[in-house]
Amino acid sequence: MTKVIKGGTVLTADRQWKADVLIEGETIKQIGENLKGDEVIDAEGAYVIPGGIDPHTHLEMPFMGTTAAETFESGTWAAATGGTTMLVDFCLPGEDGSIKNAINEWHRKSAPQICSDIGYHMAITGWNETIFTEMKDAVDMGVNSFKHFMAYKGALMVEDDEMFASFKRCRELGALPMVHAENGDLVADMQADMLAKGITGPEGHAYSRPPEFEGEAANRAITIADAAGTPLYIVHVSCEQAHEAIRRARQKGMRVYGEPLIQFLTLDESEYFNKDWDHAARRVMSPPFRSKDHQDSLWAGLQAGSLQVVATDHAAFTTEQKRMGVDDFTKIPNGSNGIEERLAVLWTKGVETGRLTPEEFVAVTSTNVAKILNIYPKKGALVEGADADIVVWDPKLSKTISPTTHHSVLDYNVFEGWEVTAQARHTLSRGEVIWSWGKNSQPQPGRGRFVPRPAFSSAAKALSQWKELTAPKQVKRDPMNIPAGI
Ligand code: DUC
Ligand code: ZN
Ligand code: ZN
Ligand code: ZN
Repeated sequence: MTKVIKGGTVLTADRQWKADVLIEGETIKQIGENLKGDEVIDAEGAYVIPGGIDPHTHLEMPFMGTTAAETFESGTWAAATGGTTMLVDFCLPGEDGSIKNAINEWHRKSAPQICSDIGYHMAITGWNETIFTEMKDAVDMGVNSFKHFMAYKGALMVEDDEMFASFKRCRELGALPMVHAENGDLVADMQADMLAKGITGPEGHAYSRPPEFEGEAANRAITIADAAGTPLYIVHVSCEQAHEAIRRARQKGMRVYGEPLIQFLTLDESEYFNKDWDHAARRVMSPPFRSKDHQDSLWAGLQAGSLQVVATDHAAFTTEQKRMGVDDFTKIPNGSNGIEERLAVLWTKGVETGRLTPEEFVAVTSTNVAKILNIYPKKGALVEGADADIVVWDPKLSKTISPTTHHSVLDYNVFEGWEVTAQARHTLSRGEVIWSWGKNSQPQPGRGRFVPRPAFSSAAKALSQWKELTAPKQVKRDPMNIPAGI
């Protein structure tokens, strides 16, 4: 059984050209002119792009005294309707602290529900012998990235020595360390300060998490990664200070990756000063939305390549859940939505405005993600043999975003009322059409698969090689190898 996507413009991270795409079973068989298949999928007037990969989601995550409302089923379905065919979700250890058990628990929850493919990152929320040992198990189970929270003091936050130990372990294992960069000690102090001053509303959230705290933590994480000799991935980059740290590190030759969110690119801090408490609280996430200047910095980073991917950090809490913090902003569950809107909003605000080329759009929504997370070219590429995760992207199909028509379980949408000018006409996951505009029929839950991501070998090696080649001879560049007595 073959399918052919006909009459479209194939658009990749490199180039665009008129061609048909032939699919056999779950994979791409051929890209060329006048191809024939058993079934024809119409792409006339549209682009044919690799399915979006969202590198950062929190589905059904237990967090801040509640559980994120978006399920693996609703989340993967909502994503598919927006042109995203793979999510990488954050796995959190449970009460026993075991990484292995946490991954199995995520499998237990996700496997019967997912409508498209999924991968995991693992959170490191402490440090001990068991975690050290189980990090290897995680990599063997196909989880090759570990996130460290530098904020959420008393809950998820890790200390610098713990991060250093974990980063060194990542280097040994060929895994990618990631950080949530905010100085958690200072945030906790500022939160108490705000509450003492009687500032209890969502504006207190923004005041207590200034961009300087994010920049400091980004610099600190980069220093630790440099000392450990690992690459580093900084999640949800929201501000110039963190972006600047990344630019500087990259200029030194470090492999530091930065991930702005679609929300940070398009929504700003004025949302927290909205008189409607629900409106403001629905947008409370960490880090918070910033000012327009910071948005400009993030767009510039995507253009210049100092920031590489666009994610959502989709952590969906209903209005009722948000109201847990009605008297105290520190109790508002942190998170906002975007899993379904990421591509359409980025196209409308990025490509339509001329900030990004269509090729850059594909790079930051799919191809770069696949490369950085080590699943390229199985995912993120339109080449023979790749998974047929493909979107027929219609640049002339507009809609107004609304919670009455979106596919998320949320009762609101942070992009509510926005007009987007492009949408997915068809979404294919491993060759199966799982979304067609105007049909709205959900694919079989459980048809999605977990995608194991193998350990890296090349990045860490290349980094230490750079040090040997360019470090001045008299300076001991490798802090891991300081001679005794110094
Ligand atoms: N930030 C959020 O806003 N939600 C989930 C976790 C995080 O770091
Ligand atoms: Zn501390
Ligand atoms: Zn985070
Ligand atoms: Zn997150």
